[in-house]
Amino acid sequence: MLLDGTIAAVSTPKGIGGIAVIRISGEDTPRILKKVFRPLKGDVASCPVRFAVYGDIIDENGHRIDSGLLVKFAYGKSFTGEEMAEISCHGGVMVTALVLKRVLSAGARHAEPGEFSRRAFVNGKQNLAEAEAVADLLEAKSESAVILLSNQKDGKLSKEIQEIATRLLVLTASLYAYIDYPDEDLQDVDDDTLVQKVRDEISRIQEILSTYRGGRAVTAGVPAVIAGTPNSGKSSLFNYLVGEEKAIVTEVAGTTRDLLEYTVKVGRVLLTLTDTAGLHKSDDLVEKIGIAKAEEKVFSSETQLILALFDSSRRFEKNELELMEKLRTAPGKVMPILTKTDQPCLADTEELKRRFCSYEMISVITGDGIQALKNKIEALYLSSDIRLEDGGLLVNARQFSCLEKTRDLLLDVVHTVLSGGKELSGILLEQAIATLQETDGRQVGEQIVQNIFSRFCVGK
Ligand SMILES: Nc1nc2c(ncn2[C@@H]2O[C@H](COP(=O)(O)OP(=O)(O)OP(=O)(O)O)[C@@H](O)[C@H]2O)c(=O)[nH]1
Ligand SMILES: [Mg+2]
Repeated sequence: MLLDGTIAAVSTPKGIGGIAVIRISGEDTPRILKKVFRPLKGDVASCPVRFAVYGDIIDENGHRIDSGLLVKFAYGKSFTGEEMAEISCHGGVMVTALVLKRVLSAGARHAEPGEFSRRAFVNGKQNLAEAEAVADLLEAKSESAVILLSNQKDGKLSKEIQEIATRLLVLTASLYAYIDYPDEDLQDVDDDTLVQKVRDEISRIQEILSTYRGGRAVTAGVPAVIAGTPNSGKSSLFNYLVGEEKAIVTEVAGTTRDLLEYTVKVGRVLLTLTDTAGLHKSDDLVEKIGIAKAEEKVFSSETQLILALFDSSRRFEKNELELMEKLRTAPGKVMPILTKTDQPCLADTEELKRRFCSYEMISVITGDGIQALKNKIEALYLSSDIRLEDGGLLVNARQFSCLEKTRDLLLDVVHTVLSGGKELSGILLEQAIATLQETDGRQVGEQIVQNIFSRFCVGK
């Protein structure tokens, strides 16, 4: 990605809106503004920063294209850290395009996707984790996701990661100080203490890693599927959870054929839920294709949760028993659910219990059991005492993998020390710290050096 030149782009969404905002960033910003913006009073150069100034956006000949507001931001004190400006104009498609075109003709280059954020990162205005949290926030699909993501920036998690990094730095510093200055009166870190301290950090990292499941459930959603024999009430539950009559429901067995997917909110987590055709042996050509698709989805390794529906108003037949058996091989978590509990129960519930230990009971007619089902699903991913406001859940795949690598490097440290290679542990620890700090994009080499000298008055 190019990072030089002055860039401009429309920062509001495409389409017609009340206003549109055009952002400009780079050292040529003042020169460009002088050409394109004429304040109602005075000149652009004397407009104060961080104040909205009303005026005209003008073409090469000084003719008005539109009128709007200009906000200037000073070098070092803007989002990107560069000289910046935002022009708000009328939000028509054509007006916005003309204003942007004018800014480009006055000397700016069209920004590449993410280039403003990239510049903010390069100029130290935001770290990687913050940039990623903003990117995720823009894609948030629920209120809970917004709360979690907007609290990531200064959240519990980044604090915890920094605390781990600091403790590891101190540990490394003490190791090096002893090795590098053996004549000084410094305490060696004995093997047991070293191993114990590293193990403590491993378990803390492991705890953070374990929050990823919940973090993903809140932000990206859990891939889930509703499975069952024909007429077991799959589409009815699907519609109930979606809150709309999305799927066709009839008393005819074999109504649903296509896979129908929708994102539904279950408490604070999201499910990307798929309704499927009833599983059984069919001779109907179209239904057979639907069943094949359903089976593929239910037994896919991507599917994490299977809501397996069994009709309580009928006796279990071969179909149901075969399905129960087959579900044992599904990679996803199977949650058995007895449906239509408003009807007299004819199903052998003991059979269900015998095979799955427990099951949920629901009726979409009375709504009985649905809240309990939702609570149970939510609890699979998020315990009730977790506060999303704390920002304490890992949501980002890159950060997850950095933490996993850190944990593995720390495990290497433990193995190395236990097999008598303590001299090598410093290097491994450094690698672990560098990897840990990659989670928010910090560099480490210089930091270790500084740390050694700021914490130890070596030789003096
Ligand atoms: N009494 C009662 N009837 C229900 C309930 N849930 C579904 N039904 C009825 O059961 C029949 C089948 O419901 P569907 O939701 O279409 O079942 P399905 O599993 O999607 O069926 P297929 O798509 O054919 O596999 C319909 O007549 C529904 O009205 C319930 O909780 N109570
Ligand atoms: Mg159906």
